[in-house]
Amino acid sequence: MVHLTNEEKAAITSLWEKVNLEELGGEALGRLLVVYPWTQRFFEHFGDLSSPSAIMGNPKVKAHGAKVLASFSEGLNHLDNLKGTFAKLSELHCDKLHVDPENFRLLGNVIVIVLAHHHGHDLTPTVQAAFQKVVAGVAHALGHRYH
Ligand code: HEG
Repeated sequence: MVHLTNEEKAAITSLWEKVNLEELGGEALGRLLVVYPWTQRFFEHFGDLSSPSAIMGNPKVKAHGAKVLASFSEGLNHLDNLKGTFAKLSELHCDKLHVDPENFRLLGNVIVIVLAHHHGHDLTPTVQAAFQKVVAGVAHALGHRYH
């Protein structure tokens, strides 16, 4: 459950409408794998992850990043029920994939950094504060099976 004021919701919606979800997803997942290399262990079956350029150009990384961001984006439509929205995915990541929930927070922060890179002008401190609440809420919901 993430509480945003109507102004915060409007600001996030107007920023989100400008985002290319596929591009943002691929870049965010790629950067996660480059910056926090231990996250690569979950994606060894994706092929060449041997250098930053190999990772950023890897089509499976791009495709999976797009899938993850599409799912994250769904969360924006369900801010009052993130737990329910991500219940099944929490089971998958926690019970089956054994992803350490810290990694959800790391990905959230990388998403914010990529947003700042591409939409810095729109990511005012106020909008960033609102958006950080969203990424924290999604990370919390995804890790819910652990606590
Ligand atoms: Mg996860 C699969 C969403 C963070 C590792 N992730 C998936 C899938 C979705 C998803 C929608 C596909 C599920 C399916 O096929 O049924 N992931 C998702 C979100 C977030 C996230 C919304 C955070 C915002 N995932 C995440 C992180 C890691 C990770 C941080 C690891 C560092 N996800 C992961 C792996 C798979 C998925 C290993 C399976 C990939 C595959 O082999 O196809």
